[in-house]
Amino acid sequence: MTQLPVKEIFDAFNIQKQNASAMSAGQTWHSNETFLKSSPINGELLATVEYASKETYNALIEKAQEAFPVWSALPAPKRGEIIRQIGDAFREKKQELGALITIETGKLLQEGLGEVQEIIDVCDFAVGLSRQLYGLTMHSERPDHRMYEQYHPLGIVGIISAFNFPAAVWSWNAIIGAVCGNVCIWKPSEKAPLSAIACQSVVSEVIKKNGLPEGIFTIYQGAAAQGSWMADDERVALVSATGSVAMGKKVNQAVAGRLGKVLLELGGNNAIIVTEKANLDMATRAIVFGAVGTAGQRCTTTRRLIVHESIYKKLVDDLTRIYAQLSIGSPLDADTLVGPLIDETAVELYEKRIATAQKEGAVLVTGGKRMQPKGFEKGTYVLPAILEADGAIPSIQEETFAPILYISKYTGHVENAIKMNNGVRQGLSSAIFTGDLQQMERFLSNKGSDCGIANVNIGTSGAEIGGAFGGEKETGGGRESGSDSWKAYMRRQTNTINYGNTLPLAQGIKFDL
Ligand code: UN1
Repeated sequence: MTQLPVKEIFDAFNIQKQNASAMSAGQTWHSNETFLKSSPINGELLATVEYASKETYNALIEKAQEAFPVWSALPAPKRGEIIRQIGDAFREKKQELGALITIETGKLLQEGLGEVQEIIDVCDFAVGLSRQLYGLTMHSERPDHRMYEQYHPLGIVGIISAFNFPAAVWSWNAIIGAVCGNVCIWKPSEKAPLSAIACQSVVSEVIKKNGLPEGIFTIYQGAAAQGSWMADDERVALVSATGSVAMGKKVNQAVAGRLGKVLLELGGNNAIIVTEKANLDMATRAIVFGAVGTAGQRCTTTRRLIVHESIYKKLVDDLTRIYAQLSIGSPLDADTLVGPLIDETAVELYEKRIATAQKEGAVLVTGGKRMQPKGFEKGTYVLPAILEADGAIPSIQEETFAPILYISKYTGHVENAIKMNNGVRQGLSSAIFTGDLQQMERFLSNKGSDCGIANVNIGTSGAEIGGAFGGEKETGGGRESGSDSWKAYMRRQTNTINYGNTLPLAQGIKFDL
């Protein structure tokens, strides 16, 4: 079996193979329960990780409560300066963290590095934001009055993240949340505990160096049960959760029960429409990246193709040819385009979903099987699948976190394709390939795509951090990362100031004493 270069990488972040865990600035905790984390690349055991106990969790929340008044009292641009240092610290550790993400999740090294770049970009963005947490000024209807709004931090932000972006999505929430003046507690996926420990070690060093309280950024490890502690905890003002629709519904209900705030980034079931006016070469490249990139494990992965009948056969043939040549193997190898799925369960779900779709009438065109690259036989690799499917089969409604691409045909006007695009319960990302202005504009209009992300002549995945990221319907409605997503991490206060000597009432109401 090929061994992974684990030692140097673990050393860079002080990760212990035995009882790896991390809470705040370099501390560890002990509980009796542990879980094993192995690499999807070759099945190698990476570390034993301790689940947090409820006592540990409570201790962290108390640390966060202590840290909040200190951190939120720092002027926002001063918080921005700390975030700038955090960005620099991630720049220094880019290679090691990128490699760790790859070893832990199986995503290509290019993508692991890209994920660290995304953290760095978010830090830069947040530094700018620290001087731009703007509220509006309004004209009062009353004489000698001034009205304005300002944004204040919420308190403790709880972050539940998924394995597929084990570091970048945390940074969307933690870095933007922190620049807004919040303190952040993070429960990473139990499928990616080590990237989280590494991120924690980077931020806590900066926090320590600046003499700030360790409770500003904390993490604790665990599975769904541990995540639900934050959802139930009224000390956590906002719970930002990324993951499955089922998880999001549970978190949403629990937080709603105490009238807390949620930010949800849940499943996607993203389609690309390819019209008869598309540049097929560009479309094909985007489809392949969207469908097999990150082995189909992005929430923005292209899962459905909706293709005009006039180009349908050519596109299916071209994709089949390209799929047959995909290099599948270790994500540490620079020539690889498709790495492994996260674990055995993911492979089983992949196989089951394809079998079910076939029973429903879909036709498997290529892939659909497990594969074992030489030297990596214990890894969790599959051959990416294409299925020709009628858009109405039940399987098409489901997000299976694996490289399964359903191709469906549409006839006639682009409206028919848009209807298919919108015909699923999720609403994250969508794209159209066309050179026709009317088709583009229709797709982007209020009668067009119902998704939070709608692209023209680029694919569904690979969003930049500057835009607001998130989607509608079962995707949960949250927006994270760029634009004015920061507002979700703050409470808005409207202030009216009377600098006159009378007390006029709004709406002209008379109330003479
Ligand atoms: C996710 O899969 O949870 O747009 C996030 C993209 C990435 C983020 C994906 N920048 O594909």
